[in-house]
Amino acid sequence: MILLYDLAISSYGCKTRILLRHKRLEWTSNAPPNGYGSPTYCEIVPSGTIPALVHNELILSESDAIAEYLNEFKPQPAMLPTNIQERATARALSRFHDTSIEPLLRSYFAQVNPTTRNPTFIAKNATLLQRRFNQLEQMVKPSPLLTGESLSLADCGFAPSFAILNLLQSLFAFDFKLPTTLQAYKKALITHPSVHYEYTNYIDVLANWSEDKLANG
Ligand SMILES: N[C@@H](CCC(=O)N[C@@H](CS)C(=O)NCC(=O)O)C(=O)O
Repeated sequence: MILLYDLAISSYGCKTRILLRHKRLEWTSNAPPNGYGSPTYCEIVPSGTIPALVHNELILSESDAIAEYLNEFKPQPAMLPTNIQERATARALSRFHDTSIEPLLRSYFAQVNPTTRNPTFIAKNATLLQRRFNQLEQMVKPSPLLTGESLSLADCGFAPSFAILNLLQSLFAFDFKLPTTLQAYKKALITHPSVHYEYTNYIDVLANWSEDKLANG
């Protein structure tokens, strides 16, 4: 049995759920006991982060490591290209997402509450975000997904990030334009059969979360 410590609001959790769904693996999701980072949860998963995978004797955190493990545990459908250089590129794209794009999106969450909002931060961060997506456009030629026709490990993190970007743009109306080739990529990604359900569900979860933040701080 595959157990995933996860929460509906977790973007890295969403990334992992897309992969599990694409692999047609069955899994059970548990909330981290007493919340992520809690001493109780750290006794099970020392890093304290979600998602974390429990499978047989293995306890594994870090969404990219979980993705690579599941891709080896269930090789079909393959989620990495067969060519060694394309495979390395797919891994680099996933890291670029996790280290250079997702943290910028996440840093906006403290701005949702109107009482602590900082317009200067919002504008500066948007400039950085635009730079990162422009860099991504230089790195890839989606056809229509990042590494070709098949969904790869590199794609999974982008789906929740596009959902977060939608929410942030509707809340803050900052100056940002998704480069044209990435607009086509986004469309192909979020309509992919293995992605669509998790993407739309994540949009709803984010909307509920932000409504609550706007109302209650
Ligand atoms: N690099 C980690 C990041 C996961 C992550 O930051 N998860 C958040 C929730 S979306 C979390 O657990 N934060 C708690 C913490 O960092 O202590 C991964 O890819 O799994």
